[in-house]
Amino acid sequence: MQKRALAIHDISCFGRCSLTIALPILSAAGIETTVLPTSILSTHTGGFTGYTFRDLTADLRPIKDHWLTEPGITFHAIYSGYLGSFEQLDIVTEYVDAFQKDGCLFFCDPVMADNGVLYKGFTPDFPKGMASLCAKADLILPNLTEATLMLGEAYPGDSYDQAYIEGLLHRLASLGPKMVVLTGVSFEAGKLGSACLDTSTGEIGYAFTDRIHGHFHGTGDIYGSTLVAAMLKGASLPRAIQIAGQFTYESIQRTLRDGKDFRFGVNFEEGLASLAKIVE
Ligand code: PXL
Repeated sequence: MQKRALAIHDISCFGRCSLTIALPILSAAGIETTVLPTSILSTHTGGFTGYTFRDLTADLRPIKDHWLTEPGITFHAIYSGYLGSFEQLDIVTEYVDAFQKDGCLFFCDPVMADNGVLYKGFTPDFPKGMASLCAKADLILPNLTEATLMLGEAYPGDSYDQAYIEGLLHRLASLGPKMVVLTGVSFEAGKLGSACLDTSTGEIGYAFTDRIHGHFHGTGDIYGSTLVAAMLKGASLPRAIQIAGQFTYESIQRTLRDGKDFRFGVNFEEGLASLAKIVE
């Protein structure tokens, strides 16, 4: 049976990220996708200056209230990403409370930071609010920076080992989510990947690809959208992190081949056809 997902992200009009990634990836995987745009920006905030920002907070509760008048509007998954304010965290909580039933999975990507620093526009107390939203999730997928910020711990940079990562997975699980995926994990110079923990089994998994040096905008959203798609198509958690890592890696490779400005996002479109058979 076809699954239906609700993707809650901003629309950055130029510079592939958030909703302009989640919608095509989930759709290509055969998942009916409902969108809830939280704001509209002329570009994303990473590397551009002077961008416009239209906050759509005032529309979000009325949209939910309208949907609730239609009993057929239900979801197999809610996937939230970039959220711009404490009020939007509260509103997503209300969506989860209204729709997270009958097996609907809540995937929460706490998009707010990378490389040890918060993205522009976020205040230092935001990670605490995001941690409360993550407590309600079935699966969270922070990078190392977001993970340590939510736990109030120091960012380790590149100096950590496997015992540290596994401890971090367990501390993140103690926030409340059933599954944890940690991105941006590297134990050897030439490899980069992710780690996962399923609290129902205690199983920990890893998936790595060759590391491609550089910062590629939107790759967190490519990874997250592909992971959600794979899980909804029935992949196990360890298999889903492998599929998401590989699709992200291939998108970066195509971008390097194309030689485009990295702020514009990565070339995932030419890989979309492969997502039709994301899980065989
Ligand atoms: O890719 C994450 C993201 C999403 N949305 C906006 C962003 C960013 C990262 O910078 O600026 C508006």
